[in-house]
Amino acid sequence: MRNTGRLLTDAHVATMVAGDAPYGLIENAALAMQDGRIVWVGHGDAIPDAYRDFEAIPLEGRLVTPGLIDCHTHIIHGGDRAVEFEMRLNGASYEEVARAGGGIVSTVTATREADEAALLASALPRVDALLAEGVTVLEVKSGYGLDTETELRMLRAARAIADARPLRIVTSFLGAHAVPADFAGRADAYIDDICIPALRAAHSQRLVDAVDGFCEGIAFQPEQIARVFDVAKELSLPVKLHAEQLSNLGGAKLAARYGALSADHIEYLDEEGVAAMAEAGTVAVILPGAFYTLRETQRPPIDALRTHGVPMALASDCNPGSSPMTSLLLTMNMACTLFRMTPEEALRGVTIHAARALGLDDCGTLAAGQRADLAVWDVKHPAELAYRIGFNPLHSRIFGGTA
Ligand code: DI6
Ligand code: FE
Repeated sequence: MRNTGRLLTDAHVATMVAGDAPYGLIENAALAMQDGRIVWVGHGDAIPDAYRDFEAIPLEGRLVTPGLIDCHTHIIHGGDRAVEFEMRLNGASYEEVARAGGGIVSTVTATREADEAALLASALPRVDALLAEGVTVLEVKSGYGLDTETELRMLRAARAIADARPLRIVTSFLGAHAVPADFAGRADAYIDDICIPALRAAHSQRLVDAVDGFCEGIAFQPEQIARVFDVAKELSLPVKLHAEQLSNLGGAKLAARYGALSADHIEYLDEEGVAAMAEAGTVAVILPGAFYTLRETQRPPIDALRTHGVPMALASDCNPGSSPMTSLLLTMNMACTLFRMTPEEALRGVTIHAARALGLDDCGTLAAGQRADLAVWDVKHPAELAYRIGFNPLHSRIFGGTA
């Protein structure tokens, strides 16, 4: 009987598997896949007999990478904040906008007004922009509902993306994102009366893959985040945290204490926090889109993260306020130009390290046994992916072995 597998030939494959070659690059490579998984990858001269009768797909020297992974987005939300963008350009700071009832809270109003179908429909064009650049895994957070009903609706809309498009969705419950107007000055009551019960409800409906929070002066204090994380622990859910974005409250250290998957933003992270993350195996998720949009000047401590061996992931942070961005290629370019990350670090950031930031070990690299989630690019060298600005060289996207 003829085998049903497929064999990519005449390709250069950036496996992203650590080894001698930068990018784990295999030149003149082939890659065999079957039943949604990679079964073999290696030099084109060494294809094992078992895969020789697979359906051959010659790639004419193109580059193959793992499908890209956007490990931090708020892509489900109502409305937009173009007017706030304009306010900031007229002189208001992000914190001033937030304290004036704008910012996250204004998106909460728009999100509460949207039903599940509307939330999904408005997100899909943004999702499609990411898919067009080879994204195969997308993390999506709640956090613009701030009441049980809307938080759950956001998570249902997030899950529904995976029915509407060929990609994998990973959800994070972000009830501790902002204090809603009706709880102004009563953040503790919000955590106890809304956030934690909503987390329990969402978890019981299997809507939650991880628990996130925003640890910041304009959001929640470390003790309040810790109460949410204690519940996550009780429910056996992994945690992650928006930490040290606008100031240093010791959020990354707190996250590390809970064995967090990641600490995200981290512009104001100090060396002690870096060491705590290294010790805990917590990934640093770098979000240059928010840095750029907010015209931040404090850069994340890239050198210290390197020295301590903390894996660095990159993500779009796609959200209507601080990062209205739907491009991982541009994210990579910004990480290189603004933070002096190398193109190889940038590609690791949206593949192997992004997978780790989501607690996934079956994607983000190209090796036998991994999911056959791939991106095929019309480029000669992987550095081209981070190099160009506003140019998309994607040739094709393969999800679960299917184009
Ligand atoms: N940090 C951010 O950059 C986003 N959320 C967060 O905790 C901003 C979200 C927004 O402004 O709507
Ligand atoms: Fe965020």
